[in-house]
Amino acid sequence: MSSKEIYLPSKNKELGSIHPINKVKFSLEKLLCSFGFEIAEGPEIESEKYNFDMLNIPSTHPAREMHDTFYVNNKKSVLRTHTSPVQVRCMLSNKMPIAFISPGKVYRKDDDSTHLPMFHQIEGIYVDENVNFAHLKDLIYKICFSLFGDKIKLRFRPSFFPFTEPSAEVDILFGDKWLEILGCGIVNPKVLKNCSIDTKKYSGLAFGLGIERIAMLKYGVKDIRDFYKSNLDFLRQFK
Ligand code: 2NL
Repeated sequence: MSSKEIYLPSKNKELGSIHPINKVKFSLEKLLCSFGFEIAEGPEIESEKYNFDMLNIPSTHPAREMHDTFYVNNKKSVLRTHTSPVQVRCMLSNKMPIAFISPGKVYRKDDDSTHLPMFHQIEGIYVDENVNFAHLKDLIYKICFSLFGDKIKLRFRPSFFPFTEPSAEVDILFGDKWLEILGCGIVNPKVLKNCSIDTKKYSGLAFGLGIERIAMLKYGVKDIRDFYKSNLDFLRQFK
């Protein structure tokens, strides 16, 4: 074929569109970066130390069971079950104060209409002098207003995570139902100490949310598996 040959453009001019998971991810990144958070990434294959031990998740915790977590290399490593280990790495390799978010894929042995073995998470951490629960509440309200508008009703419900103390889950009122949208809390001083951070001087806030879950609530998607079927009729709705 000669290099001078000219071709007609393809008749199919339909443009693709941003995937709904990325739409939610990008809008959260934009908001949180505007508050001064930096984006951090890390490995999807993690050590048990960073995925569990550093976060005060004991070896007896159910999340560490073989039927909840994907172990690789004869139990030497795990597919990260959350993006928290990225933030542990941030705390270890930066001088305080710090503010990071860690978006990315995480892996758990879960599989039904609202759970998949791979999903996306965004976590955030802010460590500074005098960080308290009022800062956390303000930040969470801003995140939720930006996702669902400022007319929503929110509820902070006391909860437990090994890596935060106190901890809360946040529910949003949809019709007459409270639906959980994220988890958050004040960073457990044990976690700060594990990262050699002076707990007399510094405290931190942290939160974590599942992007698929937010996208399902925001766009009314009933089955999480719809996000990964590459069905164009589904995807075109998000143009
Ligand atoms: C949830 C809850 C959460 C965090 C994640 C975090 C990370 C570090 C230290 C302390 Cl390095 N906390 N992350 C804190 C509270 C909740 O996620 O339900 N996620 C889907």
